[in-house]
Amino acid sequence: MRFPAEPFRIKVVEPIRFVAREERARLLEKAGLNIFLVPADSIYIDLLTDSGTSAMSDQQWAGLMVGDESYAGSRNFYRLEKTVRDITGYRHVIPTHQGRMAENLLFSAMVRRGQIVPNNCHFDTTRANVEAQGAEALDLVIEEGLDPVADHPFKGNVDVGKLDRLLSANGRAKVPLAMITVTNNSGGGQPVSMANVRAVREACGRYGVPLFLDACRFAENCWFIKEREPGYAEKSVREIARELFGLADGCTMSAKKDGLVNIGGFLAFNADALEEQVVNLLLRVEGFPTYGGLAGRDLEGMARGLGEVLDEDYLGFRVGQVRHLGETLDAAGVPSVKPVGGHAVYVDARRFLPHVPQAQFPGQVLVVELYREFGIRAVEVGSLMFGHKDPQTGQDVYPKLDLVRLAIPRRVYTSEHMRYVAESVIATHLRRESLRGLKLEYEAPVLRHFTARLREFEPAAAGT
Ligand code: P61
Repeated sequence: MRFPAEPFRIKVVEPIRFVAREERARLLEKAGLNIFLVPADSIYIDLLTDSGTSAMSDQQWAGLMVGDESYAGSRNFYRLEKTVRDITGYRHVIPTHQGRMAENLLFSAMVRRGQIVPNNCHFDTTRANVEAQGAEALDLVIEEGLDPVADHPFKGNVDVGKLDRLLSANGRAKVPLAMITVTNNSGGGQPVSMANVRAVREACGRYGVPLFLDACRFAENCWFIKEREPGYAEKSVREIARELFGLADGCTMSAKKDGLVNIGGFLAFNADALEEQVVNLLLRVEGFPTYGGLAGRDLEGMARGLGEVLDEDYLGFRVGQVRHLGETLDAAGVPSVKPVGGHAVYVDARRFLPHVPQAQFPGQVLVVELYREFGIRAVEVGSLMFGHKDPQTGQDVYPKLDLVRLAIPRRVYTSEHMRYVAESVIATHLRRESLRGLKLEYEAPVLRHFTARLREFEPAAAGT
C-alpha cells in the first residue's frame, strides 16, 4: 500500500463544480489573472489553503448541538480548557477567534518597541503582529531550511548557534520571548525536531527568555518526530505533543489547522502574571475569557477537533496523502521543495519555468494555468507576494524562491482528487515551454498579491 487509505467514510457531500474552460478563462480575465478574485464556487479543487478548510467529523457536528451560549462560564469552554490542558500541560487557556488574535494578545502583553522576537520563520501574521509593536521579527531557521533541495529530516529547525549569539549579545531586556513555528509554514511546512526544541529551550533558559510555540500544525509536527526522530517511534503522538509543549512556556494556536475547525484559536501558557494582562486586553478587543470571540458551539467543535487530530490513523493518512502527491510529482520530474512538508506541496516555479524571469512572475504563471486548464486553485508564494521596490534604490527586489503552494485541506479531498491534481501539474510541466510570463497592471502599496491585476505578455514580447 502506498499510504494508508482514508480512515473515514463520507456521510455528507458537498457538490463541486467543474465549470467549462471558456468560463474559467473569462473569470480569470475578469479577475485580472488574480486567483484570489475568482469566486470559490467556480473552482473544482481548492488548494489555496489548509486553514479553516477542514471537514468536521460527525462528532464535531454533533458537538455544535450541545453548544452552551451563556455569556459567561459556558460548559464548552471548560471542555476546551480541559482538552488543551491535557494536551499541552499549560494552566491558562484563552480562546480567540483565530491564530492572529492570540499573537496580538501575546505580543501586546510582552513585546515593546525596539525589541527583537526570534523564530525559525515568522508567518506573515506573526511578523505583522511583532512589527505592530515596533519590534523586529527575526528568522533564524537553519541554512538547509532555506534551500529547496537540501535533504534534512527537520528543515524547520532553529539555528541554535545564531540564537545563542543573539541572546548573549542582547539578553532578556532586548529579547522578550522566542518563538518556534511547528511546522514551519513559511519554510515549506517543514518539521522541527524535539532535540532542536530542547536546545532552544536550554539557550532561552540560560538568559531567562520565555519560549512560545506557534502551534498551528503541532500534531503534524509530532507525527514527523514519531516517524523520523530516534527514540520516538514507540511513543504516542499525544505523549510526544505533551513533551513538546512541556519544553515551552506557552503557545499561540490557529485551530483552523490542527484544531480541525473552520474558525477558532487560543493562547495558552503557564505564567500567572501574563494572564491578567492578556485578559484585560481580551475583554476590550475580543470578548469575555470563556468565549474569546467565538460561539459556545465553536468551542465545542474545537475541543473535539483537538482530540481527533491526535488519532494516529488520521495522521498517517494525512501526512501520507500530502507526501504521496509530492512524490508523484517528483517521480515525473516536477521540481518541488524537498522533503515534502506536512500540509502542502510547494512546486518550485523558477525551475519549472526557467524561461520566465522573476520579473514576469513564474509562480503566478503556473497558478493561472492550473486554474484555466484544470479548475485547480493554488497560491503563489514568490515574486508577486514578496517582490517590492527597494525604497532607497527604486530597484525591484525579488525573493530567493518562487513557489506555488498546493495546500491540502484536512479530510476534504479523496486520493482520486489528488491523482487529478498530480496529473494536471504533470501535464502542465510537459507543455511548460509554451507558458508565457505576466505583467503587473495594478498593485496596491501593501500585500499586493491579494488585489494585484496582471495580464499575459503577447507572444512576440515573451521572454523580454
Ligand atoms: C495559511 F496568506 N496560515 O497557511 P490565523 N501561524 C501560522 C500560520 O500558518 C497561520 C497563522 C499563524 C494560513 C492562513 C493565512 O496572509 C495570510 O488563524 C504558522 O489565520 O489567524 C495561518 O492564523 C495565522 C494565509 C493567513 C495567508 C494569512 O494559509
